[in-house]
Amino acid sequence: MRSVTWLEPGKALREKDERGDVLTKAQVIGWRECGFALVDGVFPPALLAQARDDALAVFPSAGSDAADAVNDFGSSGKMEFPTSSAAVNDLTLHPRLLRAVAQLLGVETGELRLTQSDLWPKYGRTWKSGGESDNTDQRMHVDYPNHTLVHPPPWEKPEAVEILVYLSDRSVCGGATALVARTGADDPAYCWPMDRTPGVGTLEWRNDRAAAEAYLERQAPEVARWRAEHLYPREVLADYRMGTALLYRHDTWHRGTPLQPGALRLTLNMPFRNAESEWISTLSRGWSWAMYRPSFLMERLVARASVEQRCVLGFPRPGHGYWTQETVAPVQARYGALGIDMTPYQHALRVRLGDMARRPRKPMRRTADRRRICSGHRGSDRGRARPKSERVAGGRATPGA
Ligand SMILES: O=C(O)CCC(=O)C(=O)O
Ligand SMILES: [Fe+2]
Repeated sequence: MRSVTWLEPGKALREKDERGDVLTKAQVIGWRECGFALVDGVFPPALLAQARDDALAVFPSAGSDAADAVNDFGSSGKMEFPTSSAAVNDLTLHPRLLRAVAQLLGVETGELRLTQSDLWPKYGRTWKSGGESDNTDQRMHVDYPNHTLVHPPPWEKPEAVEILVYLSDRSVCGGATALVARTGADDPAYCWPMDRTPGVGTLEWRNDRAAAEAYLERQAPEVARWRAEHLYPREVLADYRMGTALLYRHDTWHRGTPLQPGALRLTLNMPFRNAESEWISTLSRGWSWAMYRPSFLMERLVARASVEQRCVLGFPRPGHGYWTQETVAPVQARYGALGIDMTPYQHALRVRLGDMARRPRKPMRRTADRRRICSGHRGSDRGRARPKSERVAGGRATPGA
Protein backbone atom coordinates (compact mmCIF):
# COMPACT_ATOMS: atom_id res chain seq x y z
CA MET A 1 0.00 0.00 0.00
CA ARG A 2 1.19 3.52 -0.82
CA SER A 3 2.18 5.57 2.23
CA VAL A 4 0.20 8.76 2.90
CA THR A 5 1.96 12.14 2.78
CA TRP A 6 0.49 14.71 5.15
CA LEU A 7 0.68 18.41 4.55
CA GLU A 8 0.88 20.29 7.87
CA PRO A 9 -0.54 23.81 8.20
CA GLY A 10 1.93 26.67 8.68
CA LYS A 11 1.25 29.67 10.90
CA ALA A 12 0.07 32.97 9.45
CA LEU A 13 1.90 36.12 10.54
CA ARG A 14 0.57 37.78 13.68
CA GLU A 15 -1.39 41.00 13.37
CA LYS A 16 1.10 43.85 13.71
CA ASP A 17 -0.89 46.59 12.07
CA GLU A 18 -4.07 46.57 10.08
CA ARG A 19 -2.31 46.88 6.73
CA GLY A 20 0.48 44.36 7.33
CA ASP A 21 1.06 41.06 5.56
CA VAL A 22 -0.82 38.00 6.79
CA LEU A 23 1.03 35.29 4.88
CA THR A 24 4.72 34.57 5.14
CA LYS A 25 6.88 34.85 2.04
CA ALA A 26 7.18 31.04 2.02
CA GLN A 27 3.38 30.66 2.01
CA VAL A 28 3.02 33.08 -0.89
CA ILE A 29 5.78 31.34 -2.84
CA GLY A 30 4.26 27.94 -2.04
CA TRP A 31 0.90 29.06 -3.43
CA ARG A 32 2.44 30.64 -6.53
CA GLU A 33 4.73 27.72 -7.30
CA CYS A 34 3.09 24.54 -5.95
CA GLY A 35 -0.52 25.74 -6.20
CA PHE A 36 -1.58 25.87 -2.55
CA ALA A 37 -0.84 27.05 0.99
CA LEU A 38 -2.29 25.52 4.15
CA VAL A 39 -2.42 28.16 6.86
CA ASP A 40 -3.54 28.44 10.50
CA GLY A 41 -4.13 31.66 12.41
CA VAL A 42 -5.75 33.80 9.73
CA PHE A 43 -8.97 34.28 11.73
CA PRO A 44 -9.76 35.02 15.41
CA PRO A 45 -10.68 31.73 17.18
CA ALA A 46 -13.83 33.19 18.77
CA LEU A 47 -15.20 34.18 15.36
CA LEU A 48 -14.51 30.70 13.99
CA ALA A 49 -16.26 29.07 16.95
CA GLN A 50 -19.31 31.31 16.52
CA ALA A 51 -19.48 30.52 12.78
CA ARG A 52 -19.32 26.79 13.48
CA ASP A 53 -22.07 27.01 16.13
CA ASP A 54 -24.27 29.00 13.76
CA ALA A 55 -23.73 26.45 10.98
CA LEU A 56 -24.41 23.50 13.28
CA ALA A 57 -27.79 25.05 14.04
CA VAL A 58 -28.65 25.15 10.33
CA PHE A 59 -27.56 21.74 9.03
CA PRO A 60 -28.83 18.24 9.93
CA SER A 61 -26.85 16.60 12.70
CA ALA A 62 -24.46 13.79 11.82
CA GLY A 63 -26.09 10.37 11.68
CA SER A 64 -29.63 11.73 11.16
CA ASP A 65 -31.86 10.63 8.26
CA ALA A 66 -31.69 14.16 6.89
CA ALA A 67 -27.89 13.95 6.88
CA ASP A 68 -28.04 10.71 4.92
CA ALA A 69 -29.80 12.56 2.11
CA VAL A 70 -26.94 15.07 1.74
CA ASN A 71 -24.49 13.72 -0.84
CA ASP A 72 -23.55 16.76 -2.91
CA PHE A 73 -21.46 19.89 -2.36
CA GLY A 74 -23.07 23.27 -1.64
CA SER A 75 -25.56 24.35 1.01
CA SER A 76 -28.55 24.65 -1.39
CA GLY A 77 -28.74 28.33 -0.43
CA LYS A 78 -28.88 27.67 3.32
CA MET A 79 -25.55 29.33 4.07
CA GLU A 80 -24.72 31.44 1.04
CA PHE A 81 -23.36 34.91 1.63
CA PRO A 82 -24.90 37.02 3.08
CA THR A 83 -26.02 34.44 5.63
CA SER A 84 -28.08 35.06 8.74
CA SER A 85 -24.87 34.34 10.69
CA ALA A 86 -22.95 37.56 11.25
CA ALA A 87 -19.90 35.45 12.12
CA VAL A 88 -19.91 33.66 8.76
CA ASN A 89 -20.31 37.00 6.95
CA ASP A 90 -17.44 38.41 9.00
CA LEU A 91 -15.21 35.47 8.07
CA THR A 92 -16.00 35.99 4.39
CA LEU A 93 -14.97 39.65 4.39
CA HIS A 94 -12.40 39.39 7.17
CA PRO A 95 -9.68 42.02 6.60
CA ARG A 96 -6.93 39.47 7.28
CA LEU A 97 -8.37 37.07 4.73
CA LEU A 98 -8.64 39.85 2.15
CA ARG A 99 -5.05 40.89 2.79
CA ALA A 100 -3.86 37.30 2.43
CA VAL A 101 -5.68 36.92 -0.89
CA ALA A 102 -4.33 40.28 -2.10
CA GLN A 103 -0.81 39.10 -1.26
CA LEU A 104 -1.28 35.96 -3.35
CA LEU A 105 -2.61 37.84 -6.38
CA GLY A 106 -0.18 40.73 -5.93
CA VAL A 107 -2.93 43.37 -6.00
CA GLU A 108 -4.46 45.92 -3.62
CA THR A 109 -7.29 44.59 -1.43
CA GLY A 110 -9.76 46.87 -3.18
CA GLU A 111 -8.96 45.11 -6.46
CA LEU A 112 -10.41 41.80 -5.21
CA ARG A 113 -13.91 40.59 -6.02
CA LEU A 114 -15.77 37.91 -4.10
CA THR A 115 -17.42 35.44 -6.47
CA GLN A 116 -18.93 32.97 -4.00
CA SER A 117 -19.20 32.30 -0.30
CA ASP A 118 -21.00 29.16 0.74
CA LEU A 119 -20.65 27.17 3.93
CA TRP A 120 -21.56 23.54 3.47
CA PRO A 121 -21.55 20.25 5.36
CA LYS A 122 -20.06 16.94 4.31
CA TYR A 123 -21.16 13.77 6.06
CA GLY A 124 -19.20 10.54 6.44
CA ARG A 125 -20.84 7.27 5.40
CA THR A 126 -19.82 3.95 3.97
CA TRP A 127 -22.25 3.94 1.05
CA LYS A 128 -22.63 6.42 -1.79
CA SER A 129 -26.21 7.64 -1.76
CA GLY A 130 -25.51 10.06 -4.65
CA GLY A 131 -24.36 7.42 -7.14
CA GLU A 132 -22.03 8.81 -9.81
CA SER A 133 -22.54 12.36 -8.49
CA ASP A 134 -21.75 11.41 -4.90
CA ASN A 135 -19.39 13.85 -3.19
CA THR A 136 -17.81 11.39 -0.73
CA ASP A 137 -14.75 10.27 -2.70
CA GLN A 138 -14.23 12.85 -5.43
CA ARG A 139 -12.38 12.37 -8.70
CA MET A 140 -9.18 14.37 -9.06
CA HIS A 141 -10.17 17.67 -10.61
CA VAL A 142 -9.43 21.35 -11.10
CA ASP A 143 -12.11 23.86 -10.15
CA TYR A 144 -11.95 26.19 -13.16
CA PRO A 145 -14.61 24.56 -15.40
CA ASN A 146 -17.56 25.74 -13.30
CA HIS A 147 -15.97 29.04 -12.25
CA THR A 148 -14.71 30.60 -15.47
CA LEU A 149 -15.99 30.85 -19.02
CA VAL A 150 -12.48 30.40 -20.37
CA HIS A 151 -9.35 28.54 -19.18
CA PRO A 152 -7.00 29.78 -16.45
CA PRO A 153 -4.23 31.98 -17.84
CA PRO A 154 -0.60 30.84 -17.79
CA TRP A 155 0.49 29.65 -14.35
CA GLU A 156 2.57 32.75 -13.57
CA LYS A 157 -0.45 35.06 -14.01
CA PRO A 158 -3.07 33.74 -11.59
CA GLU A 159 -6.33 35.66 -11.52
CA ALA A 160 -8.18 33.93 -8.68
CA VAL A 161 -7.72 32.36 -5.26
CA GLU A 162 -9.91 29.48 -4.15
CA ILE A 163 -10.32 28.94 -0.41
CA LEU A 164 -11.62 26.30 1.96
CA VAL A 165 -11.81 27.28 5.62
CA TYR A 166 -12.33 24.17 7.74
CA LEU A 167 -14.60 24.55 10.75
CA SER A 168 -13.87 21.01 11.93
CA ASP A 169 -10.87 18.90 12.87
CA ARG A 170 -9.32 16.30 10.57
CA SER A 171 -8.23 14.11 13.49
CA VAL A 172 -11.90 13.80 14.48
CA CYS A 173 -13.73 13.58 11.17
CA GLY A 174 -11.18 12.64 8.48
CA GLY A 175 -12.01 13.88 4.97
CA ALA A 176 -8.67 15.58 4.24
CA THR A 177 -8.52 17.42 0.93
CA ALA A 178 -5.97 15.78 -1.39
CA LEU A 179 -3.73 17.96 -3.57
CA VAL A 180 -1.09 17.53 -6.25
CA ALA A 181 1.83 19.97 -5.85
CA ARG A 182 3.13 21.45 -9.09
CA THR A 183 6.87 20.88 -9.33
CA GLY A 184 7.73 23.33 -12.11
CA ALA A 185 7.15 24.40 -15.68
CA ASP A 186 7.76 20.90 -17.05
CA ASP A 187 5.60 19.06 -14.50
CA PRO A 188 3.60 16.55 -16.62
CA ALA A 189 0.61 16.84 -14.25
CA TYR A 190 0.34 20.54 -15.06
CA CYS A 191 0.99 20.51 -18.81
CA TRP A 192 -1.37 22.56 -20.96
CA PRO A 193 -4.22 22.66 -21.66
CA MET A 194 -5.63 21.34 -18.39
CA ASP A 195 -8.46 19.46 -20.03
CA ARG A 196 -7.95 15.89 -18.85
CA THR A 197 -10.82 15.90 -16.41
CA PRO A 198 -14.51 14.93 -16.66
CA GLY A 199 -16.69 17.92 -17.50
CA VAL A 200 -14.31 19.49 -20.03
CA GLY A 201 -14.65 19.15 -23.79
CA THR A 202 -16.96 16.23 -24.52
CA LEU A 203 -16.02 14.31 -21.38
CA GLU A 204 -19.12 14.06 -19.23
CA TRP A 205 -18.97 15.26 -15.64
CA ARG A 206 -18.82 12.66 -12.87
CA ASN A 207 -18.04 13.55 -9.24
CA ASP A 208 -17.37 10.12 -7.73
CA ARG A 209 -13.82 8.89 -8.30
CA ALA A 210 -14.64 5.29 -9.21
CA ALA A 211 -17.44 6.33 -11.59
CA ALA A 212 -15.33 9.06 -13.21
CA GLU A 213 -12.28 6.87 -13.76
CA ALA A 214 -14.38 3.98 -15.10
CA TYR A 215 -16.09 6.40 -17.51
CA LEU A 216 -12.73 7.77 -18.67
CA GLU A 217 -11.39 4.22 -19.07
CA ARG A 218 -14.26 3.60 -21.53
CA GLN A 219 -14.34 6.97 -23.32
CA ALA A 220 -10.76 8.20 -23.22
CA PRO A 221 -8.46 5.43 -21.97
CA GLU A 222 -5.31 7.49 -22.52
CA VAL A 223 -6.73 10.19 -20.19
CA ALA A 224 -7.55 7.57 -17.54
CA ARG A 225 -4.02 6.15 -17.79
CA TRP A 226 -2.46 9.62 -17.59
CA ARG A 227 -4.49 10.44 -14.46
CA ALA A 228 -3.59 7.10 -12.88
CA GLU A 229 0.10 7.76 -13.54
CA HIS A 230 0.48 11.49 -12.86
CA LEU A 231 -2.29 12.55 -10.46
CA TYR A 232 -3.47 9.99 -7.89
CA PRO A 233 -0.03 8.64 -6.92
CA ARG A 234 1.18 12.16 -6.17
CA GLU A 235 -1.60 13.36 -3.90
CA VAL A 236 -0.75 14.80 -0.49
CA LEU A 237 -3.39 15.21 2.24
CA ALA A 238 -4.16 18.49 4.02
CA ASP A 239 -4.10 17.94 7.79
CA TYR A 240 -6.60 20.62 8.77
CA ARG A 241 -7.99 21.64 12.13
CA MET A 242 -10.57 24.18 13.25
CA GLY A 243 -9.88 27.42 11.35
CA THR A 244 -7.23 26.10 8.93
CA ALA A 245 -7.44 27.84 5.56
CA LEU A 246 -6.54 25.96 2.39
CA LEU A 247 -5.65 28.58 -0.21
CA TYR A 248 -5.44 27.04 -3.65
CA ARG A 249 -6.14 27.87 -7.28
CA HIS A 250 -8.62 27.17 -10.04
CA ASP A 251 -5.82 25.25 -11.79
CA THR A 252 -4.65 23.15 -8.81
CA TRP A 253 -5.36 19.41 -9.00
CA HIS A 254 -7.21 18.34 -5.85
CA ARG A 255 -10.16 16.30 -4.57
CA GLY A 256 -12.28 15.66 -1.49
CA THR A 257 -11.78 12.31 0.26
CA PRO A 258 -14.15 10.25 2.44
CA LEU A 259 -14.91 11.26 6.05
CA GLN A 260 -15.06 8.92 9.02
CA PRO A 261 -18.46 7.20 8.91
CA GLY A 262 -20.97 9.19 10.97
CA ALA A 263 -18.82 12.33 11.04
CA LEU A 264 -19.72 15.88 9.93
CA ARG A 265 -17.21 18.30 8.42
CA LEU A 266 -18.02 21.98 7.84
CA THR A 267 -16.14 24.11 5.31
CA LEU A 268 -16.58 27.67 4.17
CA ASN A 269 -15.83 27.88 0.44
CA MET A 270 -14.80 31.21 -1.05
CA PRO A 271 -13.23 32.10 -4.37
CA PHE A 272 -11.95 35.63 -5.01
CA ARG A 273 -10.87 37.00 -8.39
CA ASN A 274 -9.07 40.13 -9.45
CA ALA A 275 -11.29 42.97 -10.62
CA GLU A 276 -10.65 42.72 -14.34
CA SER A 277 -11.27 38.97 -14.75
CA GLU A 278 -14.96 39.28 -15.53
CA TRP A 279 -15.01 35.87 -17.19
CA ILE A 280 -14.84 34.35 -13.71
CA SER A 281 -18.51 34.14 -12.80
CA THR A 282 -20.13 35.15 -9.53
CA LEU A 283 -21.57 31.80 -8.49
CA SER A 284 -23.62 32.95 -5.56
CA ARG A 285 -26.67 34.99 -6.43
CA GLY A 286 -25.63 38.63 -7.02
CA TRP A 287 -25.18 40.44 -3.73
CA SER A 288 -27.93 42.98 -4.48
CA TRP A 289 -30.39 40.10 -4.70
CA ALA A 290 -30.09 39.76 -0.92
CA MET A 291 -31.57 43.21 -0.35
CA TYR A 292 -35.24 43.57 0.79
CA ARG A 293 -34.95 41.04 3.60
CA PRO A 294 -36.94 42.15 6.66
CA SER A 295 -33.74 42.46 8.71
CA PHE A 296 -32.06 44.81 6.19
CA LEU A 297 -29.19 42.35 6.50
CA MET A 298 -27.43 43.21 3.26
CA GLU A 299 -28.20 46.93 3.41
CA ARG A 300 -26.67 47.09 6.90
CA LEU A 301 -23.71 45.02 5.80
CA VAL A 302 -22.97 47.44 2.94
CA ALA A 303 -23.43 50.46 5.21
CA ARG A 304 -21.09 49.12 7.88
CA ALA A 305 -18.45 47.56 5.65
CA SER A 306 -15.09 49.22 5.14
CA VAL A 307 -14.39 50.88 1.82
CA GLU A 308 -12.22 47.90 0.83
CA GLN A 309 -14.85 45.33 1.83
CA ARG A 310 -17.39 47.21 -0.27
CA CYS A 311 -15.00 47.09 -3.24
CA VAL A 312 -14.77 43.32 -2.81
CA LEU A 313 -18.56 43.21 -3.30
CA GLY A 314 -18.31 45.37 -6.43
CA PHE A 315 -19.31 48.74 -4.86
CA PRO A 316 -17.43 51.48 -6.79
CA ARG A 317 -14.21 52.63 -5.10
CA PRO A 318 -13.68 56.24 -4.09
CA GLY A 319 -12.52 58.17 -7.13
CA HIS A 320 -14.31 55.85 -9.57
CA GLY A 321 -16.01 57.60 -12.50
CA TYR A 322 -19.39 56.42 -11.15
CA TRP A 323 -19.13 59.00 -8.36
CA THR A 324 -20.39 62.45 -9.28
CA GLN A 325 -22.33 65.01 -7.27
CA GLU A 326 -25.46 63.37 -8.70
CA THR A 327 -24.62 59.88 -7.37
CA VAL A 328 -23.02 60.55 -3.97
CA ALA A 329 -26.21 62.13 -2.59
CA PRO A 330 -28.66 59.32 -3.52
CA VAL A 331 -26.33 56.60 -2.23
CA GLN A 332 -26.12 58.61 0.99
CA ALA A 333 -29.93 58.76 0.95
CA ARG A 334 -30.13 54.98 0.51
CA TYR A 335 -27.68 53.95 3.23
CA GLY A 336 -27.30 57.05 5.42
CA ALA A 337 -29.83 55.98 8.05
CA LEU A 338 -28.05 52.62 8.29
CA GLY A 339 -24.79 54.33 9.15
CA ILE A 340 -22.76 54.62 5.94
CA ASP A 341 -19.95 57.17 5.97
CA MET A 342 -19.69 58.66 2.50
CA THR A 343 -16.72 60.89 3.39
CA PRO A 344 -14.13 58.84 1.41
CA TYR A 345 -16.29 59.03 -1.72
CA GLN A 346 -17.02 62.75 -1.28
CA HIS A 347 -13.39 63.50 -0.59
CA ALA A 348 -12.13 61.59 -3.64
CA LEU A 349 -14.75 63.34 -5.78
CA ARG A 350 -13.62 66.77 -4.55
CA VAL A 351 -10.02 65.86 -5.34
CA ARG A 352 -11.01 64.64 -8.81
CA LEU A 353 -13.09 67.74 -9.58
CA GLY A 354 -10.31 69.98 -8.21
CA ASP A 355 -7.76 68.21 -10.41
CA MET A 356 -9.97 68.65 -13.45
CA ALA A 357 -10.43 72.36 -12.70
CA ARG A 358 -6.66 72.79 -12.34
CA ARG A 359 -5.82 70.79 -15.46
CA PRO A 360 -4.28 73.13 -18.07
CA ARG A 361 -6.73 73.87 -20.85
CA LYS A 362 -5.88 72.65 -24.32
CA PRO A 363 -3.91 75.27 -26.27
CA MET A 364 -6.05 77.32 -28.68
CA ARG A 365 -5.87 76.27 -32.30
CA ARG A 366 -4.29 78.74 -34.68
CA THR A 367 -6.71 81.06 -36.49
CA ALA A 368 -6.09 79.42 -39.83
CA ASP A 369 -7.10 76.02 -38.45
CA ARG A 370 -10.24 77.46 -36.87
CA ARG A 371 -11.22 79.06 -40.10
CA ARG A 372 -10.80 75.81 -41.93
CA ILE A 373 -12.87 73.86 -39.39
CA CYS A 374 -15.67 76.43 -39.37
CA SER A 375 -15.88 76.98 -43.07
CA GLY A 376 -19.06 75.73 -44.69
CA HIS A 377 -21.44 76.71 -41.89
CA ARG A 378 -21.61 79.67 -39.60
CA GLY A 379 -21.80 79.71 -35.84
CA SER A 380 -23.24 76.82 -33.88
CA ASP A 381 -24.16 73.54 -35.48
CA ARG A 382 -27.04 73.14 -33.06
CA GLY A 383 -30.51 73.35 -34.59
CA ARG A 384 -29.12 73.10 -38.09
CA ALA A 385 -31.44 71.07 -40.31
CA ARG A 386 -29.59 67.95 -41.35
CA PRO A 387 -29.42 67.12 -45.02
CA LYS A 388 -31.97 64.49 -45.97
CA SER A 389 -29.39 61.79 -46.39
CA GLU A 390 -28.30 62.17 -42.70
CA ARG A 391 -31.79 61.89 -41.23
CA VAL A 392 -32.34 58.91 -38.99
CA ALA A 393 -35.48 56.83 -38.91
CA GLY A 394 -35.78 53.91 -36.51
CA GLY A 395 -32.08 54.14 -35.74
CA ARG A 396 -30.97 53.77 -39.36
CA ALA A 397 -30.06 56.47 -41.86
CA THR A 398 -32.75 56.75 -44.49
CA PRO A 399 -31.47 56.36 -48.00
CA GLY A 400 -30.72 59.68 -49.73
CA ALA A 401 -33.39 61.22 -51.97
O1 LIG B 1 -14.28 18.67 0.09
C1 LIG B 1 -13.10 18.85 -0.21
O2 LIG B 1 -12.18 18.60 0.56
C2 LIG B 1 -12.80 19.43 -1.55
C3 LIG B 1 -14.03 19.88 -2.25
C4 LIG B 1 -13.82 20.22 -3.69
O3 LIG B 1 -12.77 20.18 -4.19
C5 LIG B 1 -14.95 20.61 -4.53
O4 LIG B 1 -16.11 20.42 -4.15
O5 LIG B 1 -14.69 21.15 -5.64
FE1 LIG C 1 -12.73 21.28 -6.04
